[in-house]
Amino acid sequence: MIVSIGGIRIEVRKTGIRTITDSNGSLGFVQDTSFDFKFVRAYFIYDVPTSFERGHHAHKALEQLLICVYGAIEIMCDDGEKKEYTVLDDPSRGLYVGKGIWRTMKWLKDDSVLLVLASEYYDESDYIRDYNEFIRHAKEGYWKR
Ligand code: T46
Repeated sequence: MIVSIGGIRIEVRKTGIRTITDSNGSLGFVQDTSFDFKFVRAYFIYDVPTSFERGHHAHKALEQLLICVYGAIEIMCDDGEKKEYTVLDDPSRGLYVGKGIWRTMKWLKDDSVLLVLASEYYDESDYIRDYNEFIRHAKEGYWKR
């Protein structure tokens, strides 16, 4: 989806991961020219119990690409007005999540692994972890600036 809060585009969209497949299997890759943003950090989340939800926050500035490299994970994106659910279950498809999106990640299968490429280094001050604060920021046009 490409959503709009107060006139600016806030994007959540599925994107293809370059993948080379032959009789020996598949190899997916990303590089810094693959997307509109440059990533400086990668992290991966695993050993999450099935049905457990992580996330529950938004970012002030961070842009990220989420790839479920194994298993199945449901991503919920909320722009403050509507929610959209995407199941990531194919390593050749990623989900770009821009700034200003409240997200949760729900593990649908045991052993699922989420790989994330991030546009900034880790900075706790970029997180909005309180939903009411997120809604207030969205309504006040924080991401319009
Ligand atoms: C996001 C979703 C998709 C670090 O020290 N460095 C890091 O690079 C990250 C990502 C986290 N941390 C620390 C911060 C917390 O003490 O690791 C702990 C767990 O982080 P958090 O509870 O934020 O994890 P998730 O799975 O809820 O969210 C993570 C990312 O933090 C977040 O940016 O968009 O994955």
